[in-house]
Amino acid sequence: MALAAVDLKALKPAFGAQISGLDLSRASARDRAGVVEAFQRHGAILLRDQKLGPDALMEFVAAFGEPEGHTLAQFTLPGYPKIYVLSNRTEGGVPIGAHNDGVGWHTDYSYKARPVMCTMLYAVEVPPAGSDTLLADGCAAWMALPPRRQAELAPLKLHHSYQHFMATRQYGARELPEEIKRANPDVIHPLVRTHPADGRKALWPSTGTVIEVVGMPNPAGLQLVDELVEFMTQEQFVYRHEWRVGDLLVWDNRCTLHTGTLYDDTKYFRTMHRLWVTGDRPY
Ligand SMILES: O=C(O)CCC(=O)C(=O)O
Ligand SMILES: [Fe+2]
Repeated sequence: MALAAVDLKALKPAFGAQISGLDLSRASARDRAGVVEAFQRHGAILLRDQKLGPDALMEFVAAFGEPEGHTLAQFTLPGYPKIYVLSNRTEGGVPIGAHNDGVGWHTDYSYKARPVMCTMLYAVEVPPAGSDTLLADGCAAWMALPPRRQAELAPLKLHHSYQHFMATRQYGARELPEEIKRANPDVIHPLVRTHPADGRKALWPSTGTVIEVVGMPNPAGLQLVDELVEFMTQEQFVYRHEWRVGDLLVWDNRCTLHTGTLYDDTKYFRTMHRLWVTGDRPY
C-alpha cells in the first residue's frame, strides 16, 4: 500500500527514507501501513516534528508488530513496560533511564534467538551538540564485497552471548542471577542475513555480544568480526542522525548496525523513548 500524500526522501543515497507531510498522532491506518512499507524497503525511516506521548507511541508501534519487552525493567516508563527510557536525568538520586546505552556498533537484542525487528527512538529532549545516532547499511556493505569474498563469508555463523555482553557493561560487571542466565542462553546467528521482506542480503556482524565465529579459533575469528564491522561502518555506508526534539527514527535491525555517540552530560540532558518490535529467527 503506497503512502498517500506524503513525501519520501533518502536519508543518504540508496539508504533510509525521511517521510514528510505526516502527523503520526492523526495518521490513518492506511498511512501507517505505508510508513511500515517504506520501513521494510529502506533500512530506516525518519519522521520529524512529531508530538507523540506514550499512548500515541504505543498505538504507532502496533502497526509494525508486537512490542517487545526490555531486559532491564527498571528503566521503563512508569505505566508503560514496553517503553524504555534512555536518559542522563535522575529523580531523587535515582536514574530514570539507561545512560550511554548503545555506544559501540551493534544490532539490538542480538543475544536472543529472535532479535528485535526494529528499534524506534523518539527524541524528548536533546543536547545542542553530540549524541548523534549512526546507522550502517549492511546491504550496501554486502554488495560492495567482491563475489569471491561473499562466497567465503556466506556460510559463516556467529556465536552471541548475553553473559559475555553483560560482563563487559558497567552495570553488569557483577555475576548475573541464575534465572537471568537461564532466560538468556547463548545463540548462533548467521553472519550474512536475508531480509524476509524481499530476500536482500546484509552483512550482519556485531560487537559486544559476539564471542566467536563458529568453527574458527580465536583470535582469528574475533579479528574477522572486527574487520567486517570496520568495513561496514566506513563513512560511505553510514548515515549520521543529528537529533532534534520530536524526531522519530526507526531502524531495521535485520540489515543495519547502529551506535550511539557521547555528549557533554555535565551540561546537557538527553531523554529518548525507545520501543522495540519482536522479530523472527534470522536466516
Ligand atoms: O542512544 C542512542 O543513540 C542509541 C541507543 C541504542 O543503541 C539503542 O537504544 O538501541
Ligand atoms: Fe542499540
